[in-house]
Amino acid sequence: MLQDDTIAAISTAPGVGAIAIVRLSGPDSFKIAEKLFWPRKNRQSDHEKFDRGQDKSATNDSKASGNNDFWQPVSHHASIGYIKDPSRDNKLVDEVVLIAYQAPHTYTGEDLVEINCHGSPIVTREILSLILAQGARLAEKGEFTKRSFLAGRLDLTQAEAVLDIIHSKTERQSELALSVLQGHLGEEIKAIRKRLIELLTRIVAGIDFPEEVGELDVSDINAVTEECLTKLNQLARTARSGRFLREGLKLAIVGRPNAGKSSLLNRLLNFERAIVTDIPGTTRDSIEEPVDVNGIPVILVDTAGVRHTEDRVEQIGIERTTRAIEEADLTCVLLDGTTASGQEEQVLLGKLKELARPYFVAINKIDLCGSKAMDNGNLPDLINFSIGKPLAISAKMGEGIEDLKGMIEHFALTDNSVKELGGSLNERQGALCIKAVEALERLLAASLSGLPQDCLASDLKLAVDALDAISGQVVTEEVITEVFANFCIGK
Ligand SMILES: Nc1nc2c(ncn2[C@@H]2O[C@H](COP(=O)(O)OP(=O)(O)O)[C@@H](O)[C@H]2O)c(=O)[nH]1
Ligand SMILES: [Mg+2]
Repeated sequence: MLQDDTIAAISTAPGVGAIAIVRLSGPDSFKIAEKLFWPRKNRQSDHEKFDRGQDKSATNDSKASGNNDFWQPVSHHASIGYIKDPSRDNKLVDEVVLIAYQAPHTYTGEDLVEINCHGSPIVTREILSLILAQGARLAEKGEFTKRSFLAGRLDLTQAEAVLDIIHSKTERQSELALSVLQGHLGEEIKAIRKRLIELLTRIVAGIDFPEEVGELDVSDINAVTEECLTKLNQLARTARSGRFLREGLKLAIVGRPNAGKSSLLNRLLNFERAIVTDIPGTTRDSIEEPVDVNGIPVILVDTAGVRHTEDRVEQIGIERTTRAIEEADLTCVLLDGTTASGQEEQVLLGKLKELARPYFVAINKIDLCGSKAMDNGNLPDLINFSIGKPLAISAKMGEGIEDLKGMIEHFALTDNSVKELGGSLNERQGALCIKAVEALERLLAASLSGLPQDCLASDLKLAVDALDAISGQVVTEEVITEVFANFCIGK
């Protein structure tokens, strides 16, 4: 679907830069560029023209007659030249490099022009206003990418990946978003959709032509449904990773005072952010710090610790730690390897079980106690409910820290699903994926309870519709508007 108007925007970030790009897309892009752009033939003659002021009349005539023999757009070619203001006697505005892209092999699928000018906000704004004066309209947020989607150049998962690349905070994030842009996630969804359509066609054929085709074997229906359910469940789980990658994963470090929580925070940050002393209770309030852990944006939360005094565990410490665990996506329970676990850890275990939040156990100070440290994790339940094996670390010396980072990464990337699938779903896609899962679960239950096959078709159709909405094959205007509203202008 091609649009009939021409849009323009400054595509580079606001502010001063070496160069900036002003972009035009739509049917009049070349016509507008022709009016404003004067290619440089060669430096010598150009200088002469300007010095003598001779170019004005000559070029004016040719532009006015619409017979511009100075610039002929050649697709995917860059031309060096000048932007001039036709309303002010062709006053020179900037020296630029202009690239013309002819439809359909362009980002938007339309005729597209990119003007690389000098990166002054004055220059870019002036060029943009000249373009707008020639009849282009200021692009809305994400409108270039939206046009690409509407022209069928990108599916909706790819268009959303463009947004993720722009906003990525770590290398891992941009890598995964790039993989989605290349269509890996879309292919995965297409493959599941294909299986479901085959099944639907076969069921419908059996209903419409019972004599010729006959009913499909129930075990075949169940097998395909289960196969698709496994894949969709794996995809749906990646939505959680998508959130971690986009918004960050909050990791609370909890444990008794002096376990080494602040030392661990400092070690992960690579600088002395939190005060470390051997006086228990040094960290009073929770400290939050963002850090890149193997490409995962992690927000570390160092807590005051759960303290045991005068035969009781301090209530304030418990309350603060409980809040930190509740607010965190993952908790690291830090044990002091040099002392046996006690009431503090019992209280922590109780809280973790009650809150049912994911956590792992790390036993610290192995530089002091070596392999004996593991014996100190003498709370079997604490280990049993954790997401992985306990880790032996030394926050002070750095031992085991790579394992600890690996544990966080593994959790954030939903085991290995994100790597296997080449990306993660975003919130919108995740909700649709769950819709497809629910439809297939209903179908499977109906099939297992022996319902006739015509009852299965409607849920199958619902699952296909949900997948189509993920890739954008069937979406409402409202969804499209919402997706692109998150973009910036010029993309
Ligand atoms: N030997 C050794 N000492 C450590 C280690 N981690 C922390 N410490 C020491 O334990 C004490 C308490 O550390 P801190 O990080 O303040 O513990 P927090 O109260 O849990 O925040 C300090 O004296 C640290 O130097 C470690 O891995 N090895
Ligand atoms: Mg501390």
